[in-house]
Amino acid sequence: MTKTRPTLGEFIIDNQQDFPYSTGELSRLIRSIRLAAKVVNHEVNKAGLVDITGAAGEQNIQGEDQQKLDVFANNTFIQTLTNREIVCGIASEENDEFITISGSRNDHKNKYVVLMDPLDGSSNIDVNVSVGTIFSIYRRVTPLGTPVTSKDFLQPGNLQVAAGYIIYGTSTMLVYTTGHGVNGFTLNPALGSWYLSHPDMKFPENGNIYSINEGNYAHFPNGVKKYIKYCQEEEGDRPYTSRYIGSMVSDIHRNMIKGGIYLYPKSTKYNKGKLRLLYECNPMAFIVEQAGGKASDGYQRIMDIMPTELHERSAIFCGSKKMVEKAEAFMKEFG
Ligand code: AHM
Ligand code: MG
Repeated sequence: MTKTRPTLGEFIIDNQQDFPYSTGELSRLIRSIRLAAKVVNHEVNKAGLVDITGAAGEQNIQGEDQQKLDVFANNTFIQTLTNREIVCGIASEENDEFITISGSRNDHKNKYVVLMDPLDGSSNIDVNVSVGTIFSIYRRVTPLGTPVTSKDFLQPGNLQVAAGYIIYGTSTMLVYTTGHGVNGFTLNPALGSWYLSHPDMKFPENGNIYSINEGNYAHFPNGVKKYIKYCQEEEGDRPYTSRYIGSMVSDIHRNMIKGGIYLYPKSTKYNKGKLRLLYECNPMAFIVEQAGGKASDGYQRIMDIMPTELHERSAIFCGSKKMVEKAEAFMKEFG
């Protein structure tokens, strides 16, 4: 494999024309993410060996325990992007406010902002289950040369210029899109190189896996309850298989390869949904759509939602197009 497949670096050079406004800045940004991902991967891989797992004793702004690796991943991505003077601002699940990056010349000259969840699914670390990093990239909308404002971050998903995830799994992969399809790269840890292992990834149009935390069943809206029952009925290609890791990146990655739907709906427990629109739902929605799948909140396209807050939440139904359409039909009928 390593002899015939291009590396991520080669792929970026070969596909330079796919990078919008191709000045090389976005390529450098992807390269910085690639570097930070390797550092985080190294740390995640040895989590079982050193005393690094466990709550850091802090809570993030949403009242959830932070794991030490969350903090490590957050710092690594922020430092890498800041030191390389690649972006003008960063928003992270782990930071209450967005970070302004002025650059060493204090000229606010970079044009991209990054929004990220540095280590999603981190409650899985202690039990050796896959976790991920999710990132979303926009062009700033305020003038170059001025500090970024919240306007630069509160953009709808349909304006993303790139998005991706890193999955720290049995293999570590970086999967991303710049709006020209989705490509997956697998890290060869011995060489430290990422190889194009999954070119032009596509969601099967239909599938037979449904992924949802059914423990919350009693709290779900009627449409979701009915859809779950539909998945379990014995008819045609049903019942479907239930698979839920509880790590969004892993659940969606598996469904993209095998065909399936991932749902995190609103519930009486989370009346707006649990997952965050800007750095969880939007980037995953961009990837899902670029792979031919569909991503909605049950009623409307995720990427058309106009955000009003940095840490706002949304319901998400995403995956194989036909499955998402079916789930939406249940929402429309039963609410
Ligand atoms: P996190 O950002 O606090 O890690 O939470 C996000 C994770 C997703 O990866 C996962 O799909 C979901 O939360 C699982 O939530 P639940 O345990 O409620 O099913
Ligand atoms: Mg998260």
